[in-house]
Amino acid sequence: MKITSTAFVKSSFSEQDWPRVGLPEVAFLGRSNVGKSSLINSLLGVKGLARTSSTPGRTQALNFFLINRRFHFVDLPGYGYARVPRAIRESWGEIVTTYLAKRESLVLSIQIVDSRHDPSKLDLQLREWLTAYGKPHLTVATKSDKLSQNELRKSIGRAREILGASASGGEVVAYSAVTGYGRERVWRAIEEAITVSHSPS
Ligand SMILES: Nc1nc2c(ncn2[C@@H]2O[C@H](COP(=O)(O)OP(=O)(O)OP(=O)(O)O)[C@@H](O)[C@H]2O)c(=O)[nH]1
Ligand SMILES: [Mg+2]
Repeated sequence: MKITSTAFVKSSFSEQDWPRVGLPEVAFLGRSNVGKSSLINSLLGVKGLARTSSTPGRTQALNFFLINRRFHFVDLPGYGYARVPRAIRESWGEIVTTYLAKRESLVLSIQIVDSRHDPSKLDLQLREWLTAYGKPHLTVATKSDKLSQNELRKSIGRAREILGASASGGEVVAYSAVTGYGRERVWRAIEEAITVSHSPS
């Protein structure tokens, strides 16, 4: 997809705060520090639109970005960071699951995992939740630049095995925000999700 414009819309801490427009939305979710914000910047070919950090838990709100004036990317807070106090962890769950469950314009959830490690229990739980709710989703295994081709092939195979088959998508795609590896495939999935959401039924 040709990117003609990107803009930060807002950070939302509660449902009342979500943008009202009904543009299709693609959400990015995964463990803290896994590379969600980097994936967004890399897909868009921009630096620093979504804030990245080597400190886990940097993104605490839902951050909305407007792309080509046509659809939204939503950078969700990361889960599973142990040093975050329990109260915040619980509010994370509520903020994110409320968004995922209620947002009608959500057309695709992109779950990001680290290609160097097996998907965690939380990754699996989230995936099961998305499947149970019939939410179209895709898994992106990022930081693939840190692995050899051979290691990567094995790790993608493992991730597919652990996450299992899913009725609402759930393909596992290798990615690198450093080299742009996997970019085409992820964009194809996004375009398809956006187009499907806009075709007359
Ligand atoms: N080598 C490599 N490093 C990456 C890649 N993607 C992200 N990183 C690094 O991983 C760290 C975390 O990236 P972020 O994009 O901030 O991660 P996040 O998931 O948005 O983190 P939170 O918002 O804190 O949950 C940063 O130091 C990035 O530079 C990648 O594909 N390859
Ligand atoms: Mg982030």
